[in-house]
Amino acid sequence: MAQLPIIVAPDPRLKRTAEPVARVDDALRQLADDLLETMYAAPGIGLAAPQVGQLLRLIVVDVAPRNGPRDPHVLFNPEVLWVSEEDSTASEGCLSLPEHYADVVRPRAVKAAYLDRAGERRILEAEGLLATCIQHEIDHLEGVLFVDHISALKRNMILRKLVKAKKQGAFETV
Ligand code: K1U
Ligand code: ZN
Repeated sequence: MAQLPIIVAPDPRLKRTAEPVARVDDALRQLADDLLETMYAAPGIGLAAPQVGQLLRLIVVDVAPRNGPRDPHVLFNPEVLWVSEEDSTASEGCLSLPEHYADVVRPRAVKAAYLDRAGERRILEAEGLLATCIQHEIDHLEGVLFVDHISALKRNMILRKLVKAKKQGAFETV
C-alpha cells in the first residue's frame, strides 16, 4: 500500500471528466487500496481517483466514526440511479481544497450502482453523510468541486486563497 500525493486546486487535472474502468483487475484493486490509505492518512472521509492524478471512475468512502471499526466502500464506475426530492445542507470540505469548508445543498438520499472489488455490480442506498460524501466524490469524476455548488463570490475567494497558499509552498502537492 502507498500514500499518494493529493492534487490541490486550482488545477486543470481536477476539472476533467474521468474514464470508466473497463475491468476491475489487480492493478485497480491496488489503486483502490492506495486511495483508502491516502484518505485515512489525510484524514478524510472520501477520495476520488482524479484527486491523485488518475483519470478513472473510482471513488472510496468511509464515513464511520474514527474511534470505531472502519467501514470502507470502494466503488468503480459509480452511477447515481435515484436521488431523493428532499434536499439537505451539509458543511463540506475537500482534500483538494485544504482548510476550506462551505455549506452545500444536495439531495438527502441517493441510490447508486457500481462495480465492487470483485467486479460485481452492486447497489448502494445512502442517506445523510454517506449520501453527501458519495455525491461529492462522484462530482470529482465529472471535474466538479464543492465550490462549484456555492456562489461565485465565495468560490473565487477560496480559490484565490489557495493560489496564494500554493505560491507560499503551504502544501505538499504535485
Ligand atoms: O477530498 C475529498 O473528496 C474528501 C472530503 C470528502 C467530503 C467531506 C465532507 C463532505 C463531503 C465530502 C473530505 O474528507 S474533507 C475532510 C473531512 O471532511 C474530514 C476529515 C477528518 C474527519 C472527518 C471529516
Ligand atoms: Zn473532494
